[in-house]
Amino acid sequence: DIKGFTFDLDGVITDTAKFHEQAWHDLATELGVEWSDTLGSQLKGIGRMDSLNMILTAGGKQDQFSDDEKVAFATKKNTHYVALIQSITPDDILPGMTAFLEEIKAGGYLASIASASKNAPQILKKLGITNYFVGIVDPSTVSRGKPDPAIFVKAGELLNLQPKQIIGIEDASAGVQAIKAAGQTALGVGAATQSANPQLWVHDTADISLKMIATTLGS
Ligand code: B16
Ligand code: MG
Repeated sequence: DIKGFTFDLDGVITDTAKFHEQAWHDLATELGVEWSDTLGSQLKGIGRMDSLNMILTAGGKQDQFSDDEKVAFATKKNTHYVALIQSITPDDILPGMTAFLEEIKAGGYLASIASASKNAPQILKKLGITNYFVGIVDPSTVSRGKPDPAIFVKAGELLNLQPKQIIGIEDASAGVQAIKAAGQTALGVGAATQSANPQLWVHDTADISLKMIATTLGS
């Protein structure tokens, strides 16, 4: 029986991707790397240093900077990003997600956050939904990013449940792969997750409900 949920943040609970994209775009431009929508979409769900390395590689500049310089670039992007997310309010919760969080709380299910973002606690606070979660995985304690299962394994441990009792919710293909590798049931949101074959799939966050899950899992 399902007793808990592990949630990705960006793309599942709120759309911070637009802020990440703007901050990376501006840094890339400053470094002389030409921006493209393809590059922007490749960065979704990818951790901070890995994202920077992808941008530098796209511009053929991966060997031009020291590790200290790279850390400084990533810090600059994050300072800009943190300034942008100050405008987040509870109105920025994606469609249906407040209702779903209420539904699982009322049903006695547990929830935790498996986000690659070091800014996740701040974002949940801005959205006013911190209290729905028993815990947030600190991504700096996870050495390998999604599709490695580690972050979802840790999010499951925060729930104190067995993988089989947990549904993980993700909007990225790498995230769905991570959930499945952690032994949890994957609920994919949106077209990008279809290639990873999640056990449950919805077009949009508005389609997520306990009823839809029970109907699809046949329980
Ligand atoms: P930060 P998720 C990910 O969040 C974002 O999708 C990705 O674009 C970002 O680079 C990553 O978090 C790290 O975020 O720079 O704030 O630590 O989808 O895993 O919730
Ligand atoms: Mg995501």
